[in-house]
Amino acid sequence: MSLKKVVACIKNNKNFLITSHTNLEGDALGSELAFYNLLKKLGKAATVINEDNLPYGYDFLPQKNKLIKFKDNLKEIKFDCFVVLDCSDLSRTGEVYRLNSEKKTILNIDHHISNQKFGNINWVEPHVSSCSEMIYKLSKALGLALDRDTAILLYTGILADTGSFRYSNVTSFTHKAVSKLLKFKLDIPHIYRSVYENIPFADMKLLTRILLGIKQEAKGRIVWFQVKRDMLRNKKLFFDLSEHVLSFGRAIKDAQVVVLFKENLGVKNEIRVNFRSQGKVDVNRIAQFFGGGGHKAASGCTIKGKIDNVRRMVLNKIKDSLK
Ligand SMILES: [Mn+2]
Repeated sequence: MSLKKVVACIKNNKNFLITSHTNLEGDALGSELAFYNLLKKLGKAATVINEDNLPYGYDFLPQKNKLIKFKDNLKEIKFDCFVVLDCSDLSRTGEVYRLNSEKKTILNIDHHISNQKFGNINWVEPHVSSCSEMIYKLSKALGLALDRDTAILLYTGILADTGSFRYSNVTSFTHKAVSKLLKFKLDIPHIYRSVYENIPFADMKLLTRILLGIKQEAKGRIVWFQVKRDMLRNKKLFFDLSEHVLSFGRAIKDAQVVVLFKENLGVKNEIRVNFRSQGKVDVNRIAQFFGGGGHKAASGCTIKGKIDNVRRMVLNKIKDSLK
């Protein structure tokens, strides 16, 4: 069983480098920093390095000052185990995987169904709500007691990946784990407001513009939105609005699949596509067809091309899977 191998790997190594995927969010951050805490309790050395900075809204996270942003001069860093959390393939770590130039043991812990099993040890559980829930299990397997900081981190991760306990990935074990975390008297409203109800006014105005452009196809079974470069230009956007846009889409009667097309600001003719499904359509398969991946009910991919062409192609693919 992989969990036993994970425990052995942690016990057998001394110095760990921890990372996750680009576009950091609650589950990535929660599992990284909670994993860091577990290692510290065991007297191990650990460093957390990500491609990105701490995203807006996560200032409340304990241990956030342990997060290091990737820089080229980190290439000399020494470690004996490279830990990748909540990340379906190595390229999603951005540049960080290059730090493992000496090909040290890779420990891959993830819950994406599209995981590429790139590790020397792969603990992949696609039916678990979040990587944070897996780290909770790991803390039990290591026989470690939780503490309040770790509880905040794991709660934030589970909250993020379950859409606040609404998605089909929530199990009775999820709630059992959360009930243990809540024994530490977490400030739930504060965590929720920081992550979801903290939108700057200007960003909210942009959100309303995106929502105004809502369209439907296939007799309302597909709902889509798009964000063009000119909507983002000259704006310093603090908030990742994607989750909110997709949530509005999901709330629509008869909507089976919700899609958000976003022109990449940094690269011309590159479109980020995010999918949400209400269950019937496996959007991981659709995202994988276009080189991405994720979960059955939530996935994403990046496609080269003009937004109109990309949209047509993607919508046709979804229509095929509705038949
Ligand atoms: Mn996750």
